[in-house]
Amino acid sequence: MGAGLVKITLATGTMSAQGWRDALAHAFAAANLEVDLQLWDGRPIGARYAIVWLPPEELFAAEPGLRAVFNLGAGVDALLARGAVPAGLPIVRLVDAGMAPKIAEYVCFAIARITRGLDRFAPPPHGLRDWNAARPRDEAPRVGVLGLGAMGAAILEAAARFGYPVAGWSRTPRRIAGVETFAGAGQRDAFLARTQILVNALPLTEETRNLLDRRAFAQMPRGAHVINIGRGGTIVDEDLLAALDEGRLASATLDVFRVEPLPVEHPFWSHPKITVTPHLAAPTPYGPAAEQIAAALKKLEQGVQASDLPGYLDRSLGY
Ligand code: OXD
Repeated sequence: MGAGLVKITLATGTMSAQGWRDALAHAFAAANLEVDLQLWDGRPIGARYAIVWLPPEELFAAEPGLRAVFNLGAGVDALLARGAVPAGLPIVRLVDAGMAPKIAEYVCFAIARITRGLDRFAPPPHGLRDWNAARPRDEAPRVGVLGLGAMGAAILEAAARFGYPVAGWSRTPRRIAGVETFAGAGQRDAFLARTQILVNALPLTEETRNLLDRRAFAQMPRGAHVINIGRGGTIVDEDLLAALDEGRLASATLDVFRVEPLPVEHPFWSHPKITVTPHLAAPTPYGPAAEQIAAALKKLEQGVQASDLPGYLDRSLGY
């Protein structure tokens, strides 16, 4: 163990400070870690670790003794975009932590809504009152998941369980039992061409920014659907709107956006083929996430290298 009480500063940004403080205090006690956990209030405490979500930039300059930063989410794009985390300071993000099954549930609901045409049965005055309305087709559409991390893998597994023909695409080759996999830029078009329901589960990096643009949509079968639970920056908004308006794409279900909260005047809100949900597919569950952080922090205190921890951020890759 490192010497003395472990001082930790906690900055929860748009998330609940109370919720995180309680869950973390509980997890540290359960892990037998003696910590002094303090909410960031603008004054340095000589912290050894920072646990953060959208932290104020000045935190890192004020706490030069930090040994690692824990990100209260799976995606680190917002943290990196702030540019304030010193280059050599290890960042550890959450891996699954209870979010993957939630994401999979959200995506499967969105898929079921498409395949059953559920929107036809909206409450009055808009919905059909037609018992004989067309039944779903027998043939299940081909689902394709971009990104084969913890979230992507959980989505594939869930969709396969419901009988959808599934395939996944990742930057580097991956093998998943029962799943057709594609890898790298060279196989992306083939993946898009076979995919009737595309789910984006990629992290936002320099490589994935604007990946789903006019050209990518043009590779997909006419009438395909898009579901985005990854990051908004992967989709080019104007190109998605154009593809929907031209009928190339049939619908989009979007939980993440380039700018959040999505501005009220953004055309996504009012587009008849777009469903907007306010980044609620998988709110980070306090308990499992706090346990994951406590376990990782304990390992660091025991001398394990940050780079050996699950969730260690490889800055050259951005995830
Ligand atoms: C996350 C998220 O990054 O909720 O965990 O988007």
